[in-house]
Amino acid sequence: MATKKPAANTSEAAGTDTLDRANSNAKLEQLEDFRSDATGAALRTNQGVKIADNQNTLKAGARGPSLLEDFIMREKITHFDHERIPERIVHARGTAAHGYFQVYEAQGKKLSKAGFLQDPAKKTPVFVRFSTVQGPRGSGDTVRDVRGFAVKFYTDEGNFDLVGNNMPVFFIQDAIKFPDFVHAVKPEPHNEIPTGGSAHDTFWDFVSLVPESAHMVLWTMTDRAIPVNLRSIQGFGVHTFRMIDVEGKSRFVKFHWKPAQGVRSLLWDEAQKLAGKDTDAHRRDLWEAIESGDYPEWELGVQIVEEEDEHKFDFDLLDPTKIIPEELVPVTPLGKMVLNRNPDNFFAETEQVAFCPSHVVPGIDFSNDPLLQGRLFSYTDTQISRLGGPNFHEIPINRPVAPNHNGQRDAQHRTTIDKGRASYEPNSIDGGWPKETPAGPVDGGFESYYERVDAHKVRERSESFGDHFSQATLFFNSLSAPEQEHVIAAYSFELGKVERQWIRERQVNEILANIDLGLAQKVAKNIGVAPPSAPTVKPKKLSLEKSPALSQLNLLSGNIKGTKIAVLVADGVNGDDVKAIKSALLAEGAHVKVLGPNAAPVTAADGSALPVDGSAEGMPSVALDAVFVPGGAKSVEALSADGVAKHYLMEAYKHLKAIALAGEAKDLLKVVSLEEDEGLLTGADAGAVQKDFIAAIAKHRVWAREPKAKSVPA
Ligand code: HDD
Repeated sequence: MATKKPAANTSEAAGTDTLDRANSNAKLEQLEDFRSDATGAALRTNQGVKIADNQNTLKAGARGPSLLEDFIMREKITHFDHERIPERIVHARGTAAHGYFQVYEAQGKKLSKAGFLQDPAKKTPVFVRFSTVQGPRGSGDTVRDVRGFAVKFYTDEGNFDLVGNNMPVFFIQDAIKFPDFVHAVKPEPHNEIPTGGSAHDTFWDFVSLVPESAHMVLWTMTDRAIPVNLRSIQGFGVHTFRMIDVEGKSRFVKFHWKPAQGVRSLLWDEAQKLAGKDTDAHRRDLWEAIESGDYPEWELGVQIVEEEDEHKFDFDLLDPTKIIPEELVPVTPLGKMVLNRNPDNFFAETEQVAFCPSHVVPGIDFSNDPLLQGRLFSYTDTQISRLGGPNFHEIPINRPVAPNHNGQRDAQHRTTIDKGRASYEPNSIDGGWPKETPAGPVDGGFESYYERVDAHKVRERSESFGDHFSQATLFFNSLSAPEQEHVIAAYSFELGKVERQWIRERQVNEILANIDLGLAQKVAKNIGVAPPSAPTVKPKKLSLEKSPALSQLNLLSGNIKGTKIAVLVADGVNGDDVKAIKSALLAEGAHVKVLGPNAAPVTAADGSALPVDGSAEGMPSVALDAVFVPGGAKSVEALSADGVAKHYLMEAYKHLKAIALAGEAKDLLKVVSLEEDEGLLTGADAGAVQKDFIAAIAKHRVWAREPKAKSVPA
């Protein structure tokens, strides 16, 4: 149990808003109890010696030189000097949460004998780490980048890691190209610029020379690369895997995570601003949602391809730059994942967790995708230097719940005290234990799928991997008009930052023109390149003209659960409006932030004190999804004269957000020179606008406003 905070901290509760602040501090203390280290235990050295003075080094006289003998100071500083470990070579910036996975129905006879896919009553614990790829550990959350989506299932048969991304394809087809790709996208070696993004010469040099990247680069130029938060991203296992049922039959599968919150993204201007206003925007959003009990949820599904259908597509299932369109093979739902607990300690859990695609359990197996095969080696290898040796599986967050028992011994950071004399197998000294378990339909030993391979050793790319453009074209065709506009803007922004003209030209002529000539011509115009008149590669006939499942505008949840709404107030605000809109939004599962001119409570029109959640400056419009302004003549007058409040409204308008103005707040329209539209609503009071306001928020953006919003200053 937590003991009380030191007396020095309690004086905080003596201010004007005494009651509220004291109450919420008490709540916080209760909430944080389980994270507390207030054990009542004495301060001791690592050797267990009680410390009498933690303020002063041992010196020869109060003003004299420090003494080498001071083992207490030396132990403390030495440990501190080694606090950092190498960050991940890619995906260094991340955040994570605990939760569980629950299957809908037993899969043993249908698809996979994996134990965690059998019992609908069983909750298998998971730990999920989301990440960006390019930036270092302290970089911004909202940069344009792929998001990692790595899930560790702690199953009774061992750990299964599904190490995916929020995009269904990858930049390269063969793992041997991974260091080249990563060197190209990372900050440039001479000046370590840019942090967190791909808008620079080396990235575009590489991808314009490597056409297999065309499809994935297009994904990174869509709004998928700037998600509004991590609760609303899709996840993909990317590669084709195998699942093996109880009869030993194998089927090919592709993994999908579909967010219950729907798929939503930021606009580019929002993403850029948010990177400065709140570097931790995504980390904070996930943390706060879970702390508030709004647990993010995803559905796990698989696309299933029977072994005999392996070659029936016009692309190769083993090629990680290809999707299987959902219109050809729908996603079969398997179960749901809920994230319901934040970590206790970032370093111990989020930083030290070690994922690896080769962590599989019986019932799940690999395909021969050459990118996947390379990954099976790379991840364990990287942990050896990152986590300091081969015993990283003993770190609590990596420990399986299934017991592990084998003859592996010693090495750095070994914590298990192994018993017995026989650290080899077979043995007759320890009764032959631990022994092998034969493979079987249930709870058996792991057995690789009995696949026949008969071939020459070659360094070759299969001809079936040769079409690099037709799926990129399909993806571009499947996007809605605003999504296509954003893609054109993103290529133009990124290539506009490329200094070398020949790289701009190569990307336009040899890559974009082969995806879509119109796209290439528009980007060319924006970056000062002569527009191409024809592709350089003969277009392949598309077997599918469009895949609606690829447009994220078709992937909204249709409700406002989990969204964040600002309510702008000042002294004199109509308290009834605030109360009414709050209860209407909370009833729909939204989060409401009442924002004042500063963090102090405001006085409502009836004289009562109205607590606020923060200041409008501290929670800028880019961090929220919609804005409501309640009535109250004095409050509206104050907001009309407040630059922060006016900017708030104009920025929310520019970013196509739903805005509702109640009562006197309608007067603000003139002040900021905006006009009503299908998402900018006015009404006599909160009750009169709330229904339309909620419907507008559920649509996520007021797309029809976009052309007009361009003239609003950024
Ligand atoms: Fe990777 C980390 C996802 C290709 C080598 N990768 C890493 C993480 C994710 C992915 C989500 C972060 C895990 C975490 O949160 O700790 N990587 C992917 C996907 C790929 C992919 C979806 C293609 C489909 N990766 C890939 C290749 C290689 C690597 C081809 C090497 C041959 N990836 C690594 C790594 C990392 C890593 C260097 C860095 C830190 C780590 O593994 O633990 O080994």
